[in-house]
Amino acid sequence: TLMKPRVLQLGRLLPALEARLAADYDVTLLAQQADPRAFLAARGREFVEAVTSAPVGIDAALLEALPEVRVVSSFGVGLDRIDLAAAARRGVAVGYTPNVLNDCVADIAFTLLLDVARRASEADRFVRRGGWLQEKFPLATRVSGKRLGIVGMGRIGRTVAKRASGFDMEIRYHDRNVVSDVPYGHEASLPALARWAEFLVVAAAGGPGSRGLISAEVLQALGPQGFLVNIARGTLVDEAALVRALQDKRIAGAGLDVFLDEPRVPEALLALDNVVLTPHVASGTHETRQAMADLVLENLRSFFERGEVRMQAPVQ
Ligand code: 8YV
Repeated sequence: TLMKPRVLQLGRLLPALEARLAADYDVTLLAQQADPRAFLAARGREFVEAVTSAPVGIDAALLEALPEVRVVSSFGVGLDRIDLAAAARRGVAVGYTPNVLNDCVADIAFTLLLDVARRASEADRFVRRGGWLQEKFPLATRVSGKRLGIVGMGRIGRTVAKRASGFDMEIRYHDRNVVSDVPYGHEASLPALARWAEFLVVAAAGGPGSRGLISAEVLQALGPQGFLVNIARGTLVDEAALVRALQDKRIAGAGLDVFLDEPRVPEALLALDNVVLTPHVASGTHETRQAMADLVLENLRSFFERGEVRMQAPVQ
């Protein structure tokens, strides 16, 4: 019988994915080793594959500790924690899971947008604490027909735009590149987009060069009637500036699925009624996580059968 290829799994994955991995490969879980550093030093060269996830990633030092690894398969679309340049230098293939999560991530963008504008979570808290028996709930902000600015017109940005058109929203976007195959207006300047927009949804990739893109200046431009929604990466937003803007009511509210230092959320946000907070769950449906798991396995299988993963991460 053939020996199963040796796979190093860097962090925990869905139980169903772990079971399917273990059926086809000889899997070792790095996160389970008492001393991961010592383990890597002693046995790092035994592995030909590494499986990771978007939040865990794989950096240059870890790649170096795995000199025989030829393929990395990541659960997620985000590549900000994967050192793509280091992988490319070594000729390591990097598989990831784009497209299959576009719909669910865009759905959460709209969940957060509608929730914060219409004060749905706040209203729920109000009913639960018996507030309705004492007073009227305050009015909220209309969503339909409003101006939506999208930061990052990639796969997810476009899917957000599709949903927004169902709400008769006017759409413009900011992106490093002018995207030729969408009918929406491009704003070359992010503050200009924020000034125009009543809702600003962040759907850009994280990683080098994108840190703090949503700066104090951008938030100031969004203004006291403007709402921010972030379903991309916490690193894209100047979180301290966001907290201050929310506290001082210099923006109207925010819906956030991602944060700078997950799972830690700034204490100050917990006290505010004009924010809706979710724990990085935009892709977290049974259907989408299953599709992502399928693609993680497919990327590995394809690498062994054809020498390339099915969805190769672009080399930046
Ligand atoms: C995570 C994500 O992969 O795809 C991404 O980039 O951030 C998420 O889908 C997911 O939370 C699994 O950890």
